Amino acid sequence: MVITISKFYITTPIYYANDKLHLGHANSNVIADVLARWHRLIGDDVFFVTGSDEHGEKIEKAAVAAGMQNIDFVDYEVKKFKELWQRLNISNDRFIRTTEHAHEEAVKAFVELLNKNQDIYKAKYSGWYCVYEETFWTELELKNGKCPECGRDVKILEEDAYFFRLSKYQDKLLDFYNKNSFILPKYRQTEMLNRISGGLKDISITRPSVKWAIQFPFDSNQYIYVWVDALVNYLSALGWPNSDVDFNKFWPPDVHVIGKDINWFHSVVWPALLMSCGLQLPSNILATGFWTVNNEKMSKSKGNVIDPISLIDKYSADALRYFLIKEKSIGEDGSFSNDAFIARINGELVADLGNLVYRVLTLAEKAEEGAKFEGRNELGKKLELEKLEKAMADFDINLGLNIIWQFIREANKYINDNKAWALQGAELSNALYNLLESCRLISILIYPFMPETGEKIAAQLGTKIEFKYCSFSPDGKFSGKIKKGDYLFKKIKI
Ligand code: ME8
Repeated sequence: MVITISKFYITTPIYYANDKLHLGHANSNVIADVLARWHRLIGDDVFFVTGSDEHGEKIEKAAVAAGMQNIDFVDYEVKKFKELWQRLNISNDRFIRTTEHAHEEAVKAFVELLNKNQDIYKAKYSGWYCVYEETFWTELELKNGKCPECGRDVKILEEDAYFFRLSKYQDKLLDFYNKNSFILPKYRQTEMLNRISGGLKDISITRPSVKWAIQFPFDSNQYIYVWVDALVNYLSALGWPNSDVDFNKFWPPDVHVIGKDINWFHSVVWPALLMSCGLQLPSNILATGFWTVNNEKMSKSKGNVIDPISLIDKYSADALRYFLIKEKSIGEDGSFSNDAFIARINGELVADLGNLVYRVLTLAEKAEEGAKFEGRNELGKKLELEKLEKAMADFDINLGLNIIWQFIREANKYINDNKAWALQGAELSNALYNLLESCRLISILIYPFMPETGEKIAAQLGTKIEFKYCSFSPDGKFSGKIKKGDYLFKKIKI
């Protein structure tokens, strides 16, 4: 039998290193981590990248405000990013920083390829620029004369710049969009397709005034626009163009997990740049929705940010991961509130999962010495494993978690329907076989979503988290070594 191992390259946005990250930022990393852990679980060779976007005017200003040298400032911010990802159990294989020398060299090499392909020219640039979003806007796009994204003041920039011939790629992009299901959710693909069909303008890819940036290789007065710099991280993280090993193995990306606000850069600008360089395009863009508070996007500029560390301290990383995935479907917006969070902890983590594992292990420990836990598979049929695998392959991890949860509820129902606590002898053995095997399967399937919880359940059952064992044992026996532990989750008093 030939076993083929698939590769899976997954990325998150690289976050601006100008400030602390909030719950909205944590969202993309948790989603990507669940997918990365799932793919590792099913045996894929995974490369998972996150990182920091460290150049540009916004960062320079923040460093000045903090009274620090630019590089010291970003070092300090990045340390906090890494602490957050560690606290959230984000299992990235690589943390890429755009101030790494190798990345800076990769960006220059990338721009040289664009130039070689005659896709760069010099012209005057004039437009509205928002420093905070590092984005140019047209007059039409402004909202009451301010940045449509963050509401801050914009300024007119008129300067010499080098342009990338984005317009040249309009037909190629249309062709690509018509042949591929590229962006999820689907309506985001339609949105981008409409914008491409409406006509593409060339984009400026250098700035003369921003010096905290990578020098443009063909003109010492110009610096590379921070978005071009940032997008190339997906290549440089694999060692491109100097080291082929990871690049050959993992390119192209299987999915870029992003927020819906940066879809244009990832779904139009990035593919066009890659086409110009003759590099393969990413297979999918997963454009996630926003976390809102009182219907407003959670963002620093609105002063309504929620600190993920304080939620982890109070309720655990797994509870937060669970909430972020379960509360809303990935592409849609969802509102965060403490009440909703606590309701999910008490009503689902405690009452469904925690309760199931505690009840089953209590029954198993109470069963007479040497109880065999043997029987026939009744409950295992309730697990919709194929549907779950399909949902995960489609990046629909909210549906995936709902399918697992349905099974957890079926297992609790099985205890009640069979009055498992009152059974004896062969009937008790059969019920416990079903319940222990179900808990074992749950420990495996829940692991990508809540790694600490998956491990705790497996430790209490004395079983392994391996996908090849994700079905009821064919010999009709549960063969773990039970050691009941504490409740998995504690009820939060309101
Ligand atoms: O855009 N809910 O960085 P960034 C959900 N450096 N997602 C949110 C959110 C919210 N309330 N607030 C922010 C950048 N995000 C660039 C990326 S990638 C090559 C360069 C998400 O720090 C937002 O949608 O401003 C974006 O995808 C991500 O956080 C990074 O934000």
